[in-house]
Formats: sequence, C-alpha cells, structure tokens
Amino acid sequence: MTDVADAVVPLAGGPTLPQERRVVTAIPGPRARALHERRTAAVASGIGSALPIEVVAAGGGVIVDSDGNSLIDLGSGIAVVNVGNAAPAVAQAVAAQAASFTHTCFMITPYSGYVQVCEQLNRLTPGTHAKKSALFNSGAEAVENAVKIARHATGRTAIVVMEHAYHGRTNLTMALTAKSMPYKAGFGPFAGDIYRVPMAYPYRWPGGPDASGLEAAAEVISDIHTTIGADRVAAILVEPIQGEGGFIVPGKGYLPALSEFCTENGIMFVADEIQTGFGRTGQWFACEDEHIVPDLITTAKGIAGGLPLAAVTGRAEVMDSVHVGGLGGTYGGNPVACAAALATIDMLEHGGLIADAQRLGAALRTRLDAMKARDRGIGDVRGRGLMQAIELVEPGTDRPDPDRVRAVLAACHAQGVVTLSAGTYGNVIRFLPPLVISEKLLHEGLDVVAEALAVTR
Ligand code: PLZ
Repeated sequence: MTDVADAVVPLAGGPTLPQERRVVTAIPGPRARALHERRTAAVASGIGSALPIEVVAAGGGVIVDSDGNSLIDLGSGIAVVNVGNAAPAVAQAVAAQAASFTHTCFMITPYSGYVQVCEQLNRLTPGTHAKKSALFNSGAEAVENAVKIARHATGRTAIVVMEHAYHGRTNLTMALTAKSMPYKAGFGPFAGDIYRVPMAYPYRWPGGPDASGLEAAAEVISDIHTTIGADRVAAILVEPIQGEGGFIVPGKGYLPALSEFCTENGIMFVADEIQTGFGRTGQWFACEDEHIVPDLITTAKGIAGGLPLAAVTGRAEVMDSVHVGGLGGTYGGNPVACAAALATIDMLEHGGLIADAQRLGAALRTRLDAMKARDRGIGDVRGRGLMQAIELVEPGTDRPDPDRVRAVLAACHAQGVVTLSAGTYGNVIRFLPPLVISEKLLHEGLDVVAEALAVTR
C-alpha cells in the first residue's frame, strides 16, 4: 500500500527524490572528504560517524549526498525515521507549527500538541488501564525519568537491568548500559544501586535456545532474591528486543515470567521501547508479541519522524505518585517535535505502515535465512519486522567475528548501502530500513549485502 513503488518520493518542498541506488564517485566522495576535513578540525573526536558522507537530502529508502550519490538506507538514523525521512506530512506539520510558535515551555504556558501526544501514547501503548505520559527530549532522558518515577512510586531504590542492555549515555543510563567500550570507559564513577542479571540470549544460552527464556528468568529471580532482596527493587528495566546489544530477542517466556514476578512483588516492569517502538517490529510495540503490559514504557526515536522527542507512559497512579514540579525540563515536549509526532502517529495508524513492516520483514527474513544457509560464518538470524540482524562468527564456532562485520560494512558503504553494526562483541549486522522503503530497493540493498558477505567469506 505504501510501497513507494518505483520512481520517486515527493519532498515537502515539491521536488522528488528518485528511489534508486546511484554511485557516481568513491564513497565518501570529494565533497564529503572536504567536509570531513573541516569536521575533524571543528568537531570533538569523541563523536564518531560510521559513514562520513555529506547528506543533502533523504526520503523513502534513500539518502542523497553532496557528491551526487544516492545510498539505500538500511539504518533509518538508528530506527528513527520509520515513516521515512522528511516525510511530507511530518515536514508540513513541522513547518506549520514553526510558523505559529516554536517554544513557550510547557511548564510555563502549555499548548495542545503536548496533551495530544500524551493522549495518543496513552491510547496506543499496551494495556487498557488508565495511563498518563510525560514528554522529554531524548531516549536517555526518558529512561532517567522512568527510573525516577519507579523509585518515587515504590519508595525503593534498586534497579535491575540485563546483560547486553543499552539505555543511554548520561550518567545514570551509562550505569544501566552494559557495554564498557565505547559507552562507559573512563567516564565513571557510575550511579549506584543498579544490578545486572542474565539475559535470555537464545543463540548463546548454555541450555539451548528453547530453554533460554525460562531458565534465564529463573536465574534473574534467584539473583534478585539472593543478592538484592525483592522488597528493595523498584524496577526491572528491559528492552523487549535488545538494540545496541545485538538485536537479541529474549527466549520465549522470559518477559512474561519477569512481568509476573514484578506484579507479585510490587516491582515496576519498565519496558524500554525506544528502539523497538512505533511499528518497527511489525507491531506498535514489541511487548505486544508476548502480550506484556508494562507498568512503565519509555519511547523516543520513531515517535516523531526525526525530531527529538521522548516519553514515559505508565499506569496513571504510578505516574501521578510524583509531586507537582518533580518532573520536567525546558524543552520536554517541544511544540515542533509534538507536531511531528502527531503527523508520524497518524501516518503509522492510517498509512498501512505497520502491515508494511510485517510484509517487508518477512521478505527480509527470507533473504537473511538464505544468506545463512550458504555461509557458515553466519551463526544466527534474528529479530522481528524491520528490526532484524545476522550475527557473524568464525565458521563452525560461536566465536564472534567483528573483523568480518567491519569488512562487510565497508563493502556495503562503498557500494552505496547504509548498514550498521551492533552487539556486545561488535559482530552483528543489523537491518533497520524505513518502513516506507520499496520492496525493490530493500532487495537491491540486500543484494549488495549478500555480495559483501560473499567477498569476505
Ligand atoms: N534505549 C533501547 O536504543 C538509543 C544509541 C546510539 P538516546 N540507541 C542508539 C549511540 O551510540 O548513542 C537508545 C536505545 C534504547 C535508550 C537509548 C538512548 O536514546 O535518544 O540516544 O538518548
């Protein structure tokens, strides 16, 4: 339905963007290299860039650079532009809002966009109970606030997080994040009262994938009883499919067992749906797959079609346990970002995009399974919808092969396909195309990936 069939994607300003891969220079080309030189002089080197082109336009399934190359986008700016880059409805909503007012601060003089976004989140997130929301700017900020709310609501302080978890780069969220390099190394000391427990990682679980869910959940529960005390735990925080950690889909039963344990012990079950949300996995939220109803849910990324916005949504009584003035921030729920979110949510709900994520996700899985069938260096294929990945290992072993991931990505980039890595061991290639990519372009991008795998075998 929204298959941006062939030719072109309209841009808000009128011109169109051909939906094609076009490589006319080396990538990065001369203009990109010139920008990169200035960037190296002006921008702190702690900020990396995986593919240093100079973007001038993007839409549908492509990113166009200043050298005239058109790259297939299999990353969506890390799962952000689910509805496509510069989606006309989003761009128009942003322009209209920016022309009326750009900021007043919702804590000073409110406006309706903020309220409408909260109403939509309360309606669309899992569960039919009374819900309330609060808006922030980034995923990390949403996670920080979910922790604040869970602690305030329960009067407890301990927070339980998973192996391979990623929750952000601020001080508290660094402590919640598992991986040291590059996220935490040298940036401590970290916030306290945070406990890391086993993740049901089917591919690497000693008892095998089928047993991973229930066995890992049992270990988590045992760890909580023996080393923390269930009555000290404010929240269990979990990504329903882990993102940066390597697109790890927890073994079946893991999330339901933890959710039930939370309910029995007065613990907040907090789902971090920042990467998985807004249609990405073929459902509005990944928790729906096992019918999980979180007490609190954090969202960001796909919520606003590329504008910075994040939210915490949860049980009304939990959200309202915080005193007036206890939550906030100057820009949280900025009116321009809210206008973008409302247009984005409308596109997801009425544009058939979630069905597209399922349809394209099935095509993606078929291709990835075929790649695995002829490549002993692909240890695992996993994920759902348009959030899927392959894990590369040394053939015949489960030893991570991050060098080959780097080589495959480099080959894809040179051929005009934007691909991203992930994983605690850096050995995962993840696929996060916009939900509006045409099936033709998706296949062309995967042809390039298959070729890159073939030449690095
Ligand atoms: N929770 C589940 O995926 C952001 C990070 C990229 P922010 N993931 C991309 C990087 O290297 O910084 C993320 C996430 C989950 C929280 C966050 C944090 O969201 O908007 O980046 O703060």
